[in-house]
Amino acid sequence: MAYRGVLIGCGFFARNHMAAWADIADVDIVAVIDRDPARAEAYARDFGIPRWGSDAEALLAEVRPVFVDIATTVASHRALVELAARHARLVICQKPFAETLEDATAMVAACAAQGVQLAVHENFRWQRPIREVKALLDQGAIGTPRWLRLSFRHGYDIYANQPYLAEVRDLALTDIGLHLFDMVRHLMGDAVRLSCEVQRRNPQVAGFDAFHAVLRHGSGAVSSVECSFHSQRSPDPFPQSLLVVEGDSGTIEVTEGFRLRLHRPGGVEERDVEPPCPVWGARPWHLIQESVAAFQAQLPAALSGGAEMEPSGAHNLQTLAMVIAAIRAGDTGETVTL
Ligand code: NAD
Ligand code: 89Y
Repeated sequence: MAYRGVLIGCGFFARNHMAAWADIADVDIVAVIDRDPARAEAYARDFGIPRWGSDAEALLAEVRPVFVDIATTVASHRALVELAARHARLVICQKPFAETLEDATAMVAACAAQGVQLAVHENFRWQRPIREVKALLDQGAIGTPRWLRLSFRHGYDIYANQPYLAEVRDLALTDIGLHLFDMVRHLMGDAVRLSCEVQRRNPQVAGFDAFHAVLRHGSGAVSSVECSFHSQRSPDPFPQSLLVVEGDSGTIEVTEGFRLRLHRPGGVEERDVEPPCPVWGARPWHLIQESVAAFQAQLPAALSGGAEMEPSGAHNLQTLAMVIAAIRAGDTGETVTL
């Protein structure tokens, strides 16, 4: 029997969720919901879903899903997670998880009170290059990691698909910074303090569309995390995160064009870590689209008593705390202890 799921939020990005769910044999999306009924109807038609509507409470009660996948924008997350926690065994919430730690903590508590698993759709750590770097670190390929640089700089027009981004004050930190902080925690462990400089680079947008944060980790390692949405490069690297990690006995680099280089005393090994483009995908989004599939592929095991989906809502509280700390550091110039 397939796991019955409901998707809420039939907008730009959730088409990737729907296509990736369709590729998992154990999953059956039985209803799609959007506050705009025309959007829900379009999804039902395009993906062959039997039930659709705009009344989430009524539809969830009617179709009794095992899981709910929330792909709406951040302002709606708390109410929808709290609702879904009353109707399902597992809830997935897109990033940004919440705007405040109060909302995020309430969502984690609501799910815990019902014995419901809560995962945050943090797919960037599931990108193929990051999976490969994580495996090398876990194998001890470069010894203890001591320093990392993670860089996400491009000039791709993100506002064409996501016009709401042009109005967000802390744009780079809340749209991509949280992905980068999650990846850095995944690779280097938790941070204990950070400083951050923010910039407004593109005069056409309202918020800070660039930042540069420096983190100190509990292990003593240091990370430099940077992001800009107004960097002119040809070819444009969007949506790659470029990376260097130095350890005691080697260095790993991921450079443009998906090249992974492992530098060790004997020399350098190089390989291609470009993910395949899903049949439903399109470049340059294939890196993100394949990571959505990798993230969602965790669900059957999580529902059958295996490992919980990563990252969990509880884990994401610290990532959100880092974003909030970086916003404060950017505003005040302080170094913030986490
Ligand atoms: P969108 O505005 O295109 O779609 C959101 C949809 O949710 C809309 O159709 C809207 O009507 C619906 N909606 C909003 N509030 C609702 C509510 N209370 N009940 C039911 N429906 C509601 O937005 P998008 O660009 O698809 O982004 C959605 C989320 O996905 C954002 O949080 C964004 O940050 C995230 N996102 C994640 C990635 C990633 O790689 N993880 C990439 C792009 C976007
Ligand atoms: O919203 C963003 C995300 O999470 O990945 C890329 C993006 O769509 C635009 O910056």
